[in-house]
Amino acid sequence: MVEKSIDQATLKMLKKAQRDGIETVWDRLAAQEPQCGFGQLGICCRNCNMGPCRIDPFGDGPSQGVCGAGADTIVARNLVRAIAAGAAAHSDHGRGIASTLLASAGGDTADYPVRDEAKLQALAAEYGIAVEGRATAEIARDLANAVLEEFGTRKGALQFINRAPEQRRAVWDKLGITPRGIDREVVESMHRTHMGVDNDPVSLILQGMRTALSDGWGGSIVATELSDVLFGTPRPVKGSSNLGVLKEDQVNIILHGHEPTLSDIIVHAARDPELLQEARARGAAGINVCGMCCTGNEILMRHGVPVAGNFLQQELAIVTGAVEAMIVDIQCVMPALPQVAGCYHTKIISTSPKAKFPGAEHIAFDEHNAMETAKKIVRIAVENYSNRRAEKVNIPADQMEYMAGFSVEAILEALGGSLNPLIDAVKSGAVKGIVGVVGCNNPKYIQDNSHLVFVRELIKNDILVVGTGCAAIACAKAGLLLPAAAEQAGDGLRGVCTGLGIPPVLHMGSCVDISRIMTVAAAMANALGVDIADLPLAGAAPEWMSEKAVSIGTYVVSSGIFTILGTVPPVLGSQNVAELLTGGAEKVVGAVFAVEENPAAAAKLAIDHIAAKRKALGL
Ligand code: CUV
Ligand code: SF4
Repeated sequence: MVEKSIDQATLKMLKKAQRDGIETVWDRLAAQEPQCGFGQLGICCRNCNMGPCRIDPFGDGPSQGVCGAGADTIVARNLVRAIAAGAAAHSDHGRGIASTLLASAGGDTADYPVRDEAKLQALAAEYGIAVEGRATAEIARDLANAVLEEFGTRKGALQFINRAPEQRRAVWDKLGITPRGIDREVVESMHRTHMGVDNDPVSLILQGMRTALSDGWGGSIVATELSDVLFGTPRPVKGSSNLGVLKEDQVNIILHGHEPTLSDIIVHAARDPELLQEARARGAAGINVCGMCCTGNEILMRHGVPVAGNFLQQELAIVTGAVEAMIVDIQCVMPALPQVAGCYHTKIISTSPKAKFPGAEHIAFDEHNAMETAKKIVRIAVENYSNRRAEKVNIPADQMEYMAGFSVEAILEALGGSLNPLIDAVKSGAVKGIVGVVGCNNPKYIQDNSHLVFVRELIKNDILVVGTGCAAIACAKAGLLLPAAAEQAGDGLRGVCTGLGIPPVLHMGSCVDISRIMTVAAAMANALGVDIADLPLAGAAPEWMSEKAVSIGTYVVSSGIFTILGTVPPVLGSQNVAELLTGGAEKVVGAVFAVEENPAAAAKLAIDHIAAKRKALGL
């Protein structure tokens, strides 16, 4: 058996899955192998019905599709479509939060009061909305409307791009890639990649960048900032992680997906005395709500809710036999879950009208009767406790404490009110630079291995790591989110972390919260009077798999930050496109992608890049 994970809980549950006759993502990957070589290179096209077409990579077959599109066009078009899908996912999530804020302001839902008024006022000011002497609901309504308007705006550019330094905005303007409206960029990308529209790979990739920027400086910021308004801005909080957080004697509920609109209210519903009473009547000691993937990140950041694991553990959580209900909304939810659940007593409950799963129970969740629906869902889980079969239960003991909740506001607070202490540490070289480590797991690579090898190498070299998504959960499970992990850091970083009482890896939230990282990067650049591209920063997605990650990587590079991908993107079928992304882009946006599957070698790339940027800044 090829090594599948370095996470002991995962390995234990994989053995149990095998005993129980359960197929997991790793088995299905094996069944797909060898995977399609054309697909891997990005040179197949199904964009019209004269196809499907594929380009022969060895030059002895066709070099053009039926319409005449060559490898460059096909690879670029496929890439832009992936970016559009990823940007759409993040941004539609952002729209959902904005709609909830609007409903809250209109008094249509009592379940979502504004929890952070100061943030509401700050955002209103950013949008030029009057706050003086006005009621919270009025400000919230104006802000929600202004934000919703940005999805199809006609005013020319998104508001939040103004957070980026002037030099960066000038780069975007010059290239014509300043994002106009969020929906508009996604639609234009779909239009341009339709058969017979934009066939120039450079022009296509510039549109891909503009679309990605509408995610990073648009949809994702909206999701983050308005979630903070509605659910509270995260502050440092402690909790535990990995499958060991499931409790043998309690009703276990796992929240999986992305939108805090659902997960946050379920956390509250599960504290209802009546439901707790009912759980006890069925012999359970309590109701244990845990998170998974990014929705897990949302609630661990705000409530310290335990996180049961990252992407590749979603099936394995069910394999413990101890999960009464897995409640899902959108994104990164494997269609295989109902099948796995079928072998245990677990109920899969889908809640979003946008995401239905054959074999799951669907309980439509809408913000207008949120608490009522949440209680109904929790009750189903409680009742299902009676169906649990003790002989099928095996919860691995593995769990690890974490400290999370590092919003921009929390970082500023830890630093005593301004970024200056951090900037001084970077100037002095105590902290050499900052690297954002984000993204998923991918069964083609040993689970969590690339994340952890990469991160450990960076902190050893005095590079502060900020993380989100499943990468941050990998760090949580390995103990890297604890202040004590500073022991593993180099002298400089260790000194800074110990002085501030913070871990060397700061958990900044879910995937949309990469916008928090961009906000910090922009603020640092502004404080130094330079472009983001001048800073000693890098980004990495060591185990990425989703289209959202493609959009993220593209907006991070387009914002001027060197980005390392640990899994190979399907672009190698076009030498020109691959060269543009890994070389030519430097002259265009001041940053490039690198692809490096070996995490130690990837860390070296980041360390060298940061050293070069420091030198150029005269540090
Ligand atoms: Ni949104 S996108 S697997 S949950 S990080 Fe996790 Fe994060 Fe990738 Fe999905
Ligand atoms: Fe083939 Fe061109 Fe149609 Fe794509 S758009 S399927 S390359 S004919």
